[in-house]
Amino acid sequence: MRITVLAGGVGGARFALGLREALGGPSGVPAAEITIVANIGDDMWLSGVKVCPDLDSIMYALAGVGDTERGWGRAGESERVAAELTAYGVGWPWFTLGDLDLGTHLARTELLREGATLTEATARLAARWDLGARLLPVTDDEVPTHVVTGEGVLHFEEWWVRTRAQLPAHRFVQHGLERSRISHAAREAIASADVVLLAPSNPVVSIGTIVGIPGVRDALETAPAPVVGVSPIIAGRALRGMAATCLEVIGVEPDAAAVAAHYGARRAGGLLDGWLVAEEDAGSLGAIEAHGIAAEARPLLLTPGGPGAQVAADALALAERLR
Ligand code: FO1
Repeated sequence: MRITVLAGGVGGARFALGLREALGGPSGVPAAEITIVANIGDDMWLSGVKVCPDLDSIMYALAGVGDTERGWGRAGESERVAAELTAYGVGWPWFTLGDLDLGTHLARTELLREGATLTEATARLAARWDLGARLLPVTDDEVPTHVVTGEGVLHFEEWWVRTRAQLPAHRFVQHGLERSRISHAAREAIASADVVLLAPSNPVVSIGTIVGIPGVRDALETAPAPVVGVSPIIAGRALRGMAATCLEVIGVEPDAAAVAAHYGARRAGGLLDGWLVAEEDAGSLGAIEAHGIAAEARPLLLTPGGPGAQVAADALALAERLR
């Protein structure tokens, strides 16, 4: 069975781990091939290297070398080079590139400068470990997410990390969107999937930016597989990061049913056939079904080492019901 997951960084990484565990994990041969199509809106060139936060969070998590508390960067990291960059007044002192992490960015930058696409470079980096899944950027084009604020336009990471998303945002812009296109590999991964899952990632700047890339909605619309999403909102609270803040910017309630309605039912030109909500939101199942989206309520908390495999298994079970 082929499973394709659309995912952002921290939430996506934890979900991918859970999915791999639910399917047999790195020890046994997974009963399925997993392909993760990741967001690249957080990507940037910084201090001369190409940084891909969501691809790296997912790669490090599946490789077992990530900092599981922070959800990004490497375990056992040091910051000697970052201290030098700060001393030189280069880069972003509030955005720490750890020494091991810089190894990834330097390797990626070299591959890109040799002419590799981001898809090829990502495969080269991932080949170092047995991830138990294929990791793809949604596009090989650069489409950074910019945040329009009263103090000007910031790269998403500056808004997110330097201002902690506290600077009021008027809107998000996918810079360079019109010149971008879904990658061939990502389109194939959606078209050939038996199941497509939307990870419980940020609906605006992770899932939203993935489906905003030209060609992604078409691929989802024509995919023979059922498309099942997992709510990133539990009882009106965003699980991680600032999903609620981002939803507010686009005028969507931070609520499991509101996000489902925002994604829309595939039969009505939207994204979803099914939507998995937390037990705390079981009261909204009727409203979600009324949108033409099959819905089920299950335990959803994805804490580090939490019941991620069960959440993934429940999402797969809902997809099976819909196949
Ligand atoms: N997040 C922070 O809060 N502070 C940082 O200094 C920081 C550095 C960093 C470096 C590389 C990387 O891949 C991610 C990093 N992040 C940092 C996390 C990043 O903001 C998130 O991974 C996502 O981009 C948000 O979803």
